[in-house]
Amino acid sequence: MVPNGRTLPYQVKQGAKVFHLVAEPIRHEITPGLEIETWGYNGGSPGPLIEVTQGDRCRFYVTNKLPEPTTVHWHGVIVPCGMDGVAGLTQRAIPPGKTYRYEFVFGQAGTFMYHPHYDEMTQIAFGMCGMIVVHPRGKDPRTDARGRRVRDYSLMAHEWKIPIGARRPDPMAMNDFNVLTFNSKAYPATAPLVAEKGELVRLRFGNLGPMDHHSIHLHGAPFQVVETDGGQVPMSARHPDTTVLVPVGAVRVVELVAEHPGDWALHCHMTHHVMNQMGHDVVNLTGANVEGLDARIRRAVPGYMTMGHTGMGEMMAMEQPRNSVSMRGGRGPHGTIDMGGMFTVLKIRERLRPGDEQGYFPAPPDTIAREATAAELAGDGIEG
Ligand SMILES: [Cu+2]
Repeated sequence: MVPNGRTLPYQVKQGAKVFHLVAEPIRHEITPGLEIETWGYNGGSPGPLIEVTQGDRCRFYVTNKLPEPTTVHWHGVIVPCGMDGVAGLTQRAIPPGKTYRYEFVFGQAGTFMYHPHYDEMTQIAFGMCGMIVVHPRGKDPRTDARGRRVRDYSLMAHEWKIPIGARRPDPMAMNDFNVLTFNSKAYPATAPLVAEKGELVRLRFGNLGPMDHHSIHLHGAPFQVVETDGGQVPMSARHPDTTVLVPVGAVRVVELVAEHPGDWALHCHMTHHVMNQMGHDVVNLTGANVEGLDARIRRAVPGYMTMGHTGMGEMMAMEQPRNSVSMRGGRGPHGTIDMGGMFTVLKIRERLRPGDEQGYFPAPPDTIAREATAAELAGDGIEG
């Protein structure tokens, strides 16, 4: 499953799976209110998931509809050297308007990625990247060794610098990325993940953002890293964790058993990576005394109000310019979810019912945090 994404179709011709990848300019909606003009594959970013089985012979036709050359590199896949897609080193770059042909056998099972190896700075920053899943041959990918149903999700992390109001990501950026995405969507546009109690959840994280590693954290269920783009992690090296670092140019596959029903946040733990289009050139006013200042400024600027002196939470509700997104995420069942960007929700249910993707966990009322009563405070000797 590719949340917010799709899988690359193929046809079988003379024993080979034949695919067609098209590198081209695209329009892409990151979240409602923020549309960009960028480059991708087959009309979108990330490119469609390439899903095959170990041992498959595959032929990829790559058509270049970009205004500059490109190539495709099959990141982590061991291919004949001439198929490795490094412009200049292993092949001529594909000129604009031309279609090149790659053909090889997927010898390893696992999780890999694809991206250009020509003008990487621009093409990768523009969102040209995709995931590859090679299922082991002879095993049903829908169940695990113990017969549990598998929920298999592939999530590509990316980061963008999109100046407020602009439609074109800035490929020159080296830091201050202000839009963080899973599968090129920022929360609240990221599709939630679902699982039923007792199922195995496999999360395949790839990171082909330009510069930053991501510290991906899951609430409600510890997991183990079972695989990287280099292969399976040996059993002796596996350990429980709740956060996994996914470096640039890496794949980390984690598995967990869905146990505790609930709506569990899944997000990058770098706090600036769960905000949408934040401006960082803001004075830190937390704790400042602005008494009297506002009244004086209001004489010149009617309606002026200093923001930020009680923290940044209130700034999330400010009005915003066209084609930009507020820093905050979206509405939840208990008010505003103030995270955006690289954030989604894993919804674990006792039994999944149609529509559970949209709904929220019906927590029993006596299990929800709430304001303490005076009697409770007095009874436990707490000064409220
Ligand atoms: Cu991050």
